[in-house]
Amino acid sequence: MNTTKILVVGANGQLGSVLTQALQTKYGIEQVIASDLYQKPDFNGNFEILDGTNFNQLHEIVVRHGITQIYHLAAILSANGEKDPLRTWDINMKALLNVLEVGRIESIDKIFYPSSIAVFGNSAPKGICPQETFLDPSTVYGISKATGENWANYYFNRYGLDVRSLRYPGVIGYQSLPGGGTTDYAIDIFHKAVCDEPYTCFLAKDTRLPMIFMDDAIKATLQLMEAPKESIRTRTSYNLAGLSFTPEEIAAEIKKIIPNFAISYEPDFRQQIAESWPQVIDDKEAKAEWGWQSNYTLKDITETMILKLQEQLTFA
Ligand code: AKB
Repeated sequence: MNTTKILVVGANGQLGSVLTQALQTKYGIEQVIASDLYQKPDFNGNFEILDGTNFNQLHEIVVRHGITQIYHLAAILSANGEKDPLRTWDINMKALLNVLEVGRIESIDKIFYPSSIAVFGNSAPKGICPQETFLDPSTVYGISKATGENWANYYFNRYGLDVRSLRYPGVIGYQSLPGGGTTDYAIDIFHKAVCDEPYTCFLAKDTRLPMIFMDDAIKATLQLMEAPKESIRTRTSYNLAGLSFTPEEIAAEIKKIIPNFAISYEPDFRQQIAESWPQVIDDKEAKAEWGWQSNYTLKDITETMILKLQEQLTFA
């Protein structure tokens, strides 16, 4: 009998929506409860309206469904977070602490908590950033993620709660839209390219950032959550790498398929955030401890994004 019952908090988001489908495929549609502030009309499966900052609402859903695992994906990202720093802190921290507390009280088997490359700031090496380094995040989102990593570690050490976490780079996928991050340009650019429209990039052309293709991000998440408990030696959050590129490099790759694609650059406040992040991530601990390996190159990502978005336009 399948006893795993999963709650996804933040199931409407860029990663949450795709991860929910992957979990439904893996565990069966009845074993997954998606939740968010509202239900999307085309959602297929079990859904609960949930504000993660409401402890009682979260607790009631977990008890009623007999939840054994929580994937907590709700957060305000780096760029949007800067518009109202105190609200961002409140939402990001409150929701996480509610999940950890409900996890402790209800003896939840496993919790997934996404962290981000935004935990790194100007004191971390820009070239190749190791797992262990100084964390001085430049955004309130990054501060909340770095603090969240420490809470995850605390709940594991103090209560034995099996919290697992990844420091995601920018995630690129065709299935969903990005939600207010600094790496969003790497998705927006494809939406413009397939519509034969020019793209104005909000980062400078030579801004190199760590990125990962959605399929790789999902694969890493499921692999981490399935790994034997003893092999998870990092209880803050694992560095995770896919690839690194600049806006100029991705534009050149797009032009190989859509030769008329035009790009211009008008860096805004997000440039400063991007410059505070490392350019390349060293994820050797994830590789050694639970066998992580990324699959997608910039060429693969570009070809897949253009093909899938063109299909969506044709069938829209
Ligand atoms: C963002 O840009 O804020 C996110 C992230 C790197 O965590 N995509």
